Amino acid sequence: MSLDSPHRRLNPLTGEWLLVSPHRARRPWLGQVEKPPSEPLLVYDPACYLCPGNERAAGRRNPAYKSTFVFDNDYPALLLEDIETMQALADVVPSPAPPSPNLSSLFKAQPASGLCRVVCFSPRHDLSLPELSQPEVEAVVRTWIEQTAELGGMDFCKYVQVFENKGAMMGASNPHPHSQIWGSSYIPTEPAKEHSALGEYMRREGSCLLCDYLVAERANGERLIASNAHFTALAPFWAIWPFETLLVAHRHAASLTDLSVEEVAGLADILRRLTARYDNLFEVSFPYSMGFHQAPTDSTPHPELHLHAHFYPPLLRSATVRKFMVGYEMLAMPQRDLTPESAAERLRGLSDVHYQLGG
Ligand code: H2U
Ligand code: ZN
Repeated sequence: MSLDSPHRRLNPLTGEWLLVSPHRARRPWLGQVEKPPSEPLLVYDPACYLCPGNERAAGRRNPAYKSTFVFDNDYPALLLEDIETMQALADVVPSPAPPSPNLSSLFKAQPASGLCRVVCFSPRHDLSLPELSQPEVEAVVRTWIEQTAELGGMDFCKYVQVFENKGAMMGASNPHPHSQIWGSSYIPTEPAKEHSALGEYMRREGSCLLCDYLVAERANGERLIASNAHFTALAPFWAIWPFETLLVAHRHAASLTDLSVEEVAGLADILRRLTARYDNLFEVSFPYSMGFHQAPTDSTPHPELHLHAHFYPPLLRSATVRKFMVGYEMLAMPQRDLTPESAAERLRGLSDVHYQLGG
């Protein structure tokens, strides 16, 4: 089979297939790198609810913070009280009148509780990850680690999801650099799919899926983008988004909380260099959703887990032309034209010094 013809690729982390149509990427394209007109961001924005000293939408005031700043989300998706929810959910399932079928499998609901926090990366309103200094990004990583430990240590918490939505295109509510952390009483769907695939692989092969995958990719090289002594960023063989990347820890560490001081520095370094390449691609602050996948905090051992992060950026051809997951993607399966190999080659060829900082 030639990877130049339409073909399907399997994502071994989720068991889901993707359609790749490389011949379509050869379509002539006359567009140039369009940049949307944008006002430079202020260093401090008096109207921003995340800037130091400002009042948030819900009336609470931020302290005059100097590094990272964490607060409980004023509009959390999960709440810690779940007793009333449990009672309300018990009423969702209609009781069947005999001899009706048992409908409980069609109206399944479970209580969900949790805690949602927001992490501001820096007091600076105008700087995102690739523009922050190495010590500043290390402080962000350490904050994610502390929060993972704190939320993960709470009785209710089975999983801690660290994620960042960046850019209006991804629904981020504010350009002030920030991420979110949700601790939940359940393991969410995406990590749960991965955990079962990683567990299944370990039972079958006696090794870790991501350790094996990383060795294969580092030997092959065509999908690699950037690396240092502790982390590698690559375009996964099964990437769906045009410039999707996977950031994998070299050591078989299960969680952010397992990282050594050197690995924290390595993670900060790779985050800065990967996101600088992203911004350099179309000379724009590159939008994405990213997040870490790590071991559940359910007090059971997880030898199959291997810390990694996914970056899902929507841009395709320029600062404004994006990939939409519609049509065939919604009704059938994800599809892409640009191959992950070509995307990796483009990103690999760029400087990892941010264009605003003289790259
Ligand atoms: P996003 O940009 O990823 O949406 O994250 C911002 C979060 O900040 C969002 O979840 C919260 C929103 O609920 N928020 C507050 O907690 N307080 C505010 O004053 C505004 C926004
Ligand atoms: Zn701000």
